[in-house]
Amino acid sequence: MLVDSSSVSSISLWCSGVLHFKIGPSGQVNRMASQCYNTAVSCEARVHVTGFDHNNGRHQFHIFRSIGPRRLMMGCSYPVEGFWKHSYPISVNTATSLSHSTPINAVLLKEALESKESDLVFPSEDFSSQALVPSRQKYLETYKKSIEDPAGFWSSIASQFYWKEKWGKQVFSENIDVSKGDVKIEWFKGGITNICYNCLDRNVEAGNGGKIAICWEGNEPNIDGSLTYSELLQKVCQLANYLKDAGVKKGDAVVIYLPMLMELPIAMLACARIGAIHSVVFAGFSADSLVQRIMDCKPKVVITCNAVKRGPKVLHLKDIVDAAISQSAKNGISIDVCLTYENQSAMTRGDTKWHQGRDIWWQDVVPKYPMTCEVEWVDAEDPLFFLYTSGSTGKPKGVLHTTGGYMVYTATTFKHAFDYKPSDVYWCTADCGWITGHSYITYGPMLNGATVVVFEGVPTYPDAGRCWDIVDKYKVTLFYTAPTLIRSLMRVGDEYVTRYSRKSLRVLGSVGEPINPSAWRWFFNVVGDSRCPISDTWWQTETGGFMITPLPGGWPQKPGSATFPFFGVQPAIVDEKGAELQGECSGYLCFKHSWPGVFRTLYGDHERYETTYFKPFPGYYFSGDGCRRDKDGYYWLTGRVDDVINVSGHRIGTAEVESALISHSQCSEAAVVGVEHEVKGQGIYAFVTLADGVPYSEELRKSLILTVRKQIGAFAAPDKIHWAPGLPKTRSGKIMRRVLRKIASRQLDELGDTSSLADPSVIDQLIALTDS
Ligand code: 6R9
Repeated sequence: MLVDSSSVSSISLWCSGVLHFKIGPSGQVNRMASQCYNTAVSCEARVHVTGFDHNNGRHQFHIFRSIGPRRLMMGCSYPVEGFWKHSYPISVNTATSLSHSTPINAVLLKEALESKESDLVFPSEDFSSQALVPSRQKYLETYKKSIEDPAGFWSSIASQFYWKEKWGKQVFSENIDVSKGDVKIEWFKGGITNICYNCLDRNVEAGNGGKIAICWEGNEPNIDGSLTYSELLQKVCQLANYLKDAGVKKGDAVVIYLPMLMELPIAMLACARIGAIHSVVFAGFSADSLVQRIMDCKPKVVITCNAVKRGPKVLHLKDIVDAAISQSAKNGISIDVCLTYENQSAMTRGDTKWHQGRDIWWQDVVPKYPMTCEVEWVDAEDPLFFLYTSGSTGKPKGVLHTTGGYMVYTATTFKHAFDYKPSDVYWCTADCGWITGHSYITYGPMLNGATVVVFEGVPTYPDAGRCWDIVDKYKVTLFYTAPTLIRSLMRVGDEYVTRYSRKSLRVLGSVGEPINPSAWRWFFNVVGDSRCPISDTWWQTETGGFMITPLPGGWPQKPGSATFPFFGVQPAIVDEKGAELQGECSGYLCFKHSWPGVFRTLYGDHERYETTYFKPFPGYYFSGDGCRRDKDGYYWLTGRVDDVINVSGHRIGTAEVESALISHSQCSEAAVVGVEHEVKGQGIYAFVTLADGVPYSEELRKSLILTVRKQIGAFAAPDKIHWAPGLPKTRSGKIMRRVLRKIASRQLDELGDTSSLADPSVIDQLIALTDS
C-alpha cells in the first residue's frame, strides 16, 4: 500500500505493523525526513513501527528500506516527536482550520475539533479479505441500495428472522414532519413475531443449543458460570411461567433493578417472551429515581436481588428497592410482588430485610416452573421496552421501543459493526441498565447466536488488569467499551495491559461519548497491538442501534471519527435555521428518514417526543448532538448541544441535577453546566446560590453533593460546587449558561457579549469566587 503524505499525516497498518508511505513535498512525514536527512525531496520508504512511548508521545520507527533519490539508512531507529500525539501542530497541507458555520451551544470536545482528519488508519488486507464488508466499494453499493429501496433492503434482512405471520403490504410508513401532522413511524406493521423466540428458540432449533450463550464472570475472579442457548431458554421459560402466574400479561410493565447477573438478561428475555414490557433501571440509580420510574410505568412486578459486590464494596440493592416501593405506595402505586434473587456472593438471605407477603426469593419459586413456555406472539409494533433517559427538563423521558424493527436493526448493526463471526466471543463492558446493554449485550448478539460475556464487577478490581484477564480467560474476540474506561486505564500504565496476551482480540469498539484521538490511539496501539480495527459507534437510547459507525474492513479509520452512516441511515448536518449543509461543514446532527430501530414515542408523552426530536428542525429527527463532516465525508461527533451532560457515557440532564440541588433546604438556586473532564469526558459543574444568610462551607458543599447522590445516583454527583451569590441573568430572568460554561472552564477571555445581563457585575463576583 502506498500513501501520499499530501493526503495523510500518519498512517499505520495493523497486522504486521508495517507501513509504507511516500514522503511528499510537505507535511509531517516530510518534517521527519528533513530532520533526519535534511531533505525535502520525495522518496519512498517502508517503515516498521517498533514501539511507542506514551509518556512523551514519541513513536519509534524502524526504517528498513528506501527507494528514491535519497538513501534512507537501513535499520535506522528514529524517535519522531509528536508524530502520534494529537496535540502536536502537524503542518500537513490538508490540515484544516475549522470554520464553524454555526455557533454551537455546548461544551465541545476540543480534541475532536482539533483532531487530524488526514490521519488514516487502514485495515489490513488480511482483515478486509475476511470481512463482511470488505471494501468501501461494497459499503457504497450496499448503502446505495439501502437508501434507494429501504423497503426492499430491510424486508430481505427481516425475512431471515422467524415471523409467525409476515408483515402487511407496507414494509414501513413514516411521518417525521410535524408540519404534515403527528409524527408516526411503523416498521413491519402486521408482522407477528417474538424477539425472545428469535434470540433463543431459533438458535436452538438451528442446532446451536449446545453453544454457550452467556459466560458470566463474577465480581471475584474465581466466581463464574455459563449457560448454553438451551439452558438459557429453559431458564427464561421458567421465569416467564412464573411471571404469568404472578399475573403479568401481554402489555404489562415489569421493572427490573438488577446488577450484571445472568438473571438480568434472563429477566428481559422472559418479559419479551410473554409480551410484557420491561423497564430496566440501572442498579446505580437511587431510590428516588426508581420511584419516579415505577410511578411512570406502574409495573405489576419488580425484579431485584438482595445485594451486589462491585469491587470491594457491597451495595444493598434490596434496601433501595424497599425504600422505592414504600414511597411509591404512598403515592398510590402499590407493588404486590418483589421477586428477589439471592446473590449469595454478596449477601445471604439471613441478612436481607424482608417484607413477608410481597417479597419472594427467586430461587424458591422460579426453578419449580416448567422449562418450556409458550411464546406470546406480538405485532412488530407492540412495545418491547421502556428505557428512561435524561432530557433537558427534570423529568426523565421514557423512551419506548417496539419489537420488529428493533429486532432487525440491532441484529444487523451488531453483525456488521463488529464483523461478527459465529466463532467470536463478544464482551461489552456496559450495563444492561443502559441502552448499550439492551441492544448490544442482550438482543443484538443473541439474535446472532453469539457467545456473550457478562461481567458483574468493575474493571479495576482486583486491579486495573481485570479486563485483559477476562479477555484472556474467555478468549474474547470482540471487545466493546467506553472512552471513559479507556482513559482511566490509560492513566495507570501499559503494564496492566501488556502483562496479558490479548491475542484473541479481533475488533474493538467504543461507545457513549466522543473518543478523543489520544485515547483511540492507546486503545488501538496498546490494547489491540495495532492490529484490531476500532468501531467507534455513534448512537443513542432513542436510535435503538448504531447510526454512524465504522464497518471494520470496509473503510480506513480516522482516530476520533465515527466515520460513516450505517445502511439505511441518512444523516443531515443542519445550521441553526435548519438548512441542510453540504460537504465539509459543522452544525447539528439530524436524520432525514426513519430507520427500523428508531423509538416510536416517549411513554405517555407523545407531545414531548415531537417537541424534543422533531420540532427543532422540521422534517428531521434531531439528535441533540453537534457534528462536523470533513472533506472526505467522515463524521466527527463533537458532543451534546442541549442541556444534557455526558458523564462517563451517561446522559445527565442539567435540570435534573439542578432540581436535586434546589431541593436542599439551604440552596435557593442552582445552574449546572458541563466542563471537560480528563477521564469522564464531561464533568458536572454546579453554580449554587444559597438561601439568605447561609454561609458557604465545606460541610454544606458535601451535603449538597450528597443530596444529588441520593436523588439521582452516585454517578450524577457534581465534580465542583461553585458558590454563586448571584447568577448571570438576562433582563428577562434567563440564566446565561454560555457565560457560566466559560467561567467553569476558565476561558475568561471568551465570555462574549454580556451586555444583555441584568447585572454584569455578577460575572466579576463569580470569577473572584472561582476557587473558593
Ligand atoms: C449509546 C448511548 C447518547 C449520546 C449521544 C452522544 C453520545 C454516544 C457516541 C457519542 C460520540 C460516540 N455518544 N456514542 N458521542 N461518539 N461514539 O450512549 O446512548 O446513553 O442515549 O447517549 O451519547 O452525545 O447523543 P445514550
